[in-house]
Amino acid sequence: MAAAPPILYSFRRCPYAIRARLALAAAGLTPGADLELREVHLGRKPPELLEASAKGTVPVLVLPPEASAGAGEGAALVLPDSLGVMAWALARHDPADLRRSGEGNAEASERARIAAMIEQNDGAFKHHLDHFKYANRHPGDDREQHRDGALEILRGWSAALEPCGWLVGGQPSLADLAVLPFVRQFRLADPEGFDRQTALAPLQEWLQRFLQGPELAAVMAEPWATRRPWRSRQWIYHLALADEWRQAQAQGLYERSTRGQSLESVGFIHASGADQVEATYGRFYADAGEVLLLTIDPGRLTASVRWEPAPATGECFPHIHGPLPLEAVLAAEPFPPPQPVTGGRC
Ligand SMILES: N[C@@H](CCC(=O)N[C@@H](CS)C(=O)NCC(=O)O)C(=O)O
Repeated sequence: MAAAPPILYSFRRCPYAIRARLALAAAGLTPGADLELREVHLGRKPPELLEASAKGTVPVLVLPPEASAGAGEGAALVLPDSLGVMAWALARHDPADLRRSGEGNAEASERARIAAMIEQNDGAFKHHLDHFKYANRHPGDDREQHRDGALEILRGWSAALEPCGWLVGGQPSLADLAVLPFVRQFRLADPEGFDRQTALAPLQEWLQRFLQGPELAAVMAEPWATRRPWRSRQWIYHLALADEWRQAQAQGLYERSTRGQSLESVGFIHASGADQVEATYGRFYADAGEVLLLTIDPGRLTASVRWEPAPATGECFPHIHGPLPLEAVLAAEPFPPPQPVTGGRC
């Protein structure tokens, strides 16, 4: 049996997840082939993520026992933050020597500068970025003061770029990958204001090189990133006619079984497992007009769920033997999902 691949929990726009993906890609790994990518909706984190890492932030990399030698017999190793994921990826393969792994004094000095820059990014710069970008979450705070604090740090980084165009030394390093998503986010909060800073010319050029280059674009698109959240195996799914769902919301309870049939006439509500949704849609809903996919947490149901065989095929499906309370529905989203708009802000 093939070994289970590492699992990466990620969120497309999260700067920490972006830098983890940049390092995994730089190490030559590809989702689908070398790891399983699970895009997470931060508003409804899948139980599998929370079981792996209770703090519930992304990125998280879960290494199967055989990939996590030293973690103990049969134990998966969980890397619960971006720097751990980057270190793991580049320890496997670092063709561009992003870590400056050599033993000489020059490498040691560059490693120290890389570490200091990442520390400044994750500490002071991130603090100013959050208070500038999300000023509404910090009432009473002086937004401009945080912008100035961030700009001062950026001026230091810009000066460091001048000799060669990279933050540390004469070639790209871990520092470039680790701070890039945060500088990008700072610019996105006020692009014109950022671009007007003449003292940041080298940093602006550095950022533009990444924004126009292939590395960042690759990890913001399939297969590294998607706008469609991964479906937890611990949740179940129900396709609903949009009108019937709206009626249920007004009544406070959903009591349809499947298209054209009520809970009362069938005795249970049909549902699908994570991997059965598309086939169910194809069989029964493709011509049904506006359809929603309900994501249901079985733990919030009062009725029992039983996996029972469909008479025609014997394939087992989850059946909810009672009404569906609205509180059990974690999301009701158009299905099939609308095509993502290309371009625009990430
Ligand atoms: N130190 C962590 C920070 C990760 C982090 O804060 N990620 C954010 C998203 S950008 C998150 O998951 N937040 C949880 C939430 O919003 O519920 C790392 O380096 O991975």
